[in-house]
Amino acid sequence: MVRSLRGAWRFPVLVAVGLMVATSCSSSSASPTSASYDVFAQNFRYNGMPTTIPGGNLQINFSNKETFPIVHEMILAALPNGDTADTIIQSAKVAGCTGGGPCESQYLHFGEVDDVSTGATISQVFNLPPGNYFFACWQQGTVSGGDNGPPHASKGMVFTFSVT
Ligand SMILES: [Cu+2]
Repeated sequence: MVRSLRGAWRFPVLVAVGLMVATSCSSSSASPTSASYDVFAQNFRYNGMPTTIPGGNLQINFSNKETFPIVHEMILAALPNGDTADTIIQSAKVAGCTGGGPCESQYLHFGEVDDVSTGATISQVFNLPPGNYFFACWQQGTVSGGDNGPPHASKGMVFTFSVT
């Protein structure tokens, strides 16, 4: 019974794998995800991410665990040489630095988890070469429900880590 099923299943499985390869982005490799990290935002901070991780594909499951309704994001970018988390925080305090604006676009992006509302989790796979990186949130929602506050990065919502 098992033997006859195996033949029947082989064709659909091969088709499915072929579709996955054909539709994957050209910048991602076919190697399997090597690690998965549960990262969450709370009190305008990122939690749960190690400060050093191995290279290769990684999956980040990003949850918004605030106690009030607000949207966070996790923009992943290269940390410029010599910069620290505080450099990114200070850069987000520059007048005119708005979410999606010149403040955010000055960095080399490696992907993002966008628009995660309180209570939600969104997963994303990244493929990072060795180097220094950071997450930041340039969303501008406020605790009281406003949508034009200072970028969250300027309030300290920045996390730096290294890929070895
Ligand atoms: Cu945020």
